[in-house]
Amino acid sequence: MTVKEDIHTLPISFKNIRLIRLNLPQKEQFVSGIGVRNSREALIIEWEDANGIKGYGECSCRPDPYYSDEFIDAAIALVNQFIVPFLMPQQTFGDLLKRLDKIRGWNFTKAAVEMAALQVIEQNTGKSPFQLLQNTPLTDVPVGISLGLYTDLDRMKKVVKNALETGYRRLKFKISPNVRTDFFEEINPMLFKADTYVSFDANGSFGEDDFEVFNYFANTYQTMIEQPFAPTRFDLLLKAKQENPSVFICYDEEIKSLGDVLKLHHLGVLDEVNLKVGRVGGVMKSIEIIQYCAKHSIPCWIGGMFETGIGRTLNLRMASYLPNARAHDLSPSDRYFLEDIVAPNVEMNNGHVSIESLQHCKIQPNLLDKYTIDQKTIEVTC
Ligand code: OSB
Ligand code: MG
Repeated sequence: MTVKEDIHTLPISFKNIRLIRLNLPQKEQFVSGIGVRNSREALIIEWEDANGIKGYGECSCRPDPYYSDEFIDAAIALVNQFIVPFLMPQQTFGDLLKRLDKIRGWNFTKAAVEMAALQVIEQNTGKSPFQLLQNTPLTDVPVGISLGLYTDLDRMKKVVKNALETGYRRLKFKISPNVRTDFFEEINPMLFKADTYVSFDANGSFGEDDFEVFNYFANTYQTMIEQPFAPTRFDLLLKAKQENPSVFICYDEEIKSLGDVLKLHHLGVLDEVNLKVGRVGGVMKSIEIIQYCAKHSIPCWIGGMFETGIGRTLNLRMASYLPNARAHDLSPSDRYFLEDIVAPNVEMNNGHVSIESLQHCKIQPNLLDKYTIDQKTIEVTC
């Protein structure tokens, strides 16, 4: 039996699913091309098996459909109507994947269910799909910070100074066509002096009339720009590449499947992949993409969606299998939240998170309760 077949045959029983809606206050406001965020709303899926073993998955889509077409209320409806009614008291992991695959789209939601099931399976059998990745995982994962849009130069200077001093391996700045390029002119001496890698993320906010600002970033830094244009705007990508041959284009929102990776690669516009486990539909789908990128030497790193410690731990584990990545968008818990729901928190030392330390980051039922704003338990019906 191949490792993949073995993973598919792993058994998983099912007693109930608890859908837990959280609202975790953030340390500070975060502004991007998508919108403003003051707290992290999250949907946690708790899967309980016949023996009372519990696994947790995080659905990291936003509460609104401004990053992807999924949003939390709709994710809850999907699990209620099209996932739980089809779960059996006993099945294999392969059966579950087939059921999830039948549903078109809804990747963040499907990934959360898969993650919860995988946590149960791993506790019961010690096996996980990570066995499909043959390389020895890193013991320490390099991480970067994603910085929002700033309207106050002094504040921006302080934040950049602090991020550089804290030791992040990469600084990623959110940009939009309205961004203050004069602020960047002021910040540049700090950036160029430091040896930290700098990149940008436009969240698809640039259009055909915004090339002046796009070209400023492409020419000034000759670095990576993430998702400059709305997904599928190949015309703008080709124009950007023609005008700035040294720019690296990284994709985020645009990549929802291995097929999307193949398309961009074949079109010759794929320089880098920001892989978000939820956005592509889970661990199994992420592994396919990681293997394709490795085979074709396409740089690939793990991105985040401000996950709580639950999703963050999984993301970091995935990142440990990408030895060549410069850094991942997976900062420690205290960069985001006043309080996380795992303890100890995810911590960073010298720009790295230790994988060993994550084994101790356990979900805290009292903290989960503290930040729960709504919940519902659905029992097995089949
Ligand atoms: O575009 O990468 C993005 C957060 C939410 C939605 C989209 C994005 C982000 C981030 C945060 O950049 C990265 C992180 O979790 O640190
Ligand atoms: Mg992005």
